[in-house]
Amino acid sequence: MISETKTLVIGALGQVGSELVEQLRLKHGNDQIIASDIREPEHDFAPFEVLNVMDAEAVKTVVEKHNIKVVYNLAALLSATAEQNPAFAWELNMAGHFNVLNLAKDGIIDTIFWPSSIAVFGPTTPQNQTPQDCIMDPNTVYGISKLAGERWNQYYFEKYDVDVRSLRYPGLVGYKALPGGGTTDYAVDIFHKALKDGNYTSFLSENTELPMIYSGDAIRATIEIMEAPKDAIKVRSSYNLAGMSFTPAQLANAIQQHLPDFSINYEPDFRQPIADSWPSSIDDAYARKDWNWKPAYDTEGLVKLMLDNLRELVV
Ligand code: AKB
Repeated sequence: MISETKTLVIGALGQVGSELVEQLRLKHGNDQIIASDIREPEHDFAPFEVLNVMDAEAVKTVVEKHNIKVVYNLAALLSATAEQNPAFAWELNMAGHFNVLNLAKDGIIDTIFWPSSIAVFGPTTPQNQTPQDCIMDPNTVYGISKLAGERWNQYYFEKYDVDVRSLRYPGLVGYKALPGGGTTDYAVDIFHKALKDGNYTSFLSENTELPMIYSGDAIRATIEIMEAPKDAIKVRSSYNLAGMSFTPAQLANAIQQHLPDFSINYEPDFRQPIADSWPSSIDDAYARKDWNWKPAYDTEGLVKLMLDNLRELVV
């Protein structure tokens, strides 16, 4: 389906975007996948367009220029950064989403991927094995924007038959790209610091358990949901997606199995209450049932993979 049409990835220089473009290009060929972001890339990433997702006309122009039929819209401010600039975060996260949804509503594009997040859940959500449908009372700007976006997904699907597909990403942990501005970022930083300095100061407390996923698994899930037949996608708001769950102490312990001298200390900051409002673990039964989702990596597998791959890169 996707290989016959051109695809646009908006936010292609971010943690998800850079890995996603790489995988989509391997699968469909370089020229089929147009990368775009608000800034120029630092390396050759062609075909590439500088694009502001909040500029509806600019998005339409790029889409028409390349005959785009599939859009992955990844541009967003994440949880921690969004708290520093709520008005801009709301504007970026919502206006960008509408600009892409409206292109599908007008029949210009066919299919949209838009990521949601575990941030849609809140303090009164059941924390363990959080189900697909439950109380959702996010108390961060990012979470509020993602929950609103999910409701618009459902609305555009029901009213205008827009084929929008979405996943509630947990924290993404990978070695290919750095995250930026999230509450789960510690789980990537810790590997870099462990290899470079032998110790890490965690901005989350030792027993803060959060849902996480290997970034390669998250990218595979993203491609798999987009390749699934339209009628297999029963959840049109956004699917729960799970990989693994751990606390900073458990992650540090798993790293110490490979680096016995590694040490960690804890200095929780403004991100702690954000993490405290999120689930500890996620029930992704619907994704498993509807489009056969299955993660490949658990915590031990992830730790080994991260250390093996970062060992040469981190000096
Ligand atoms: C964040 O921490 O803000 C993101 C997310 C869980 O969506 N990684």
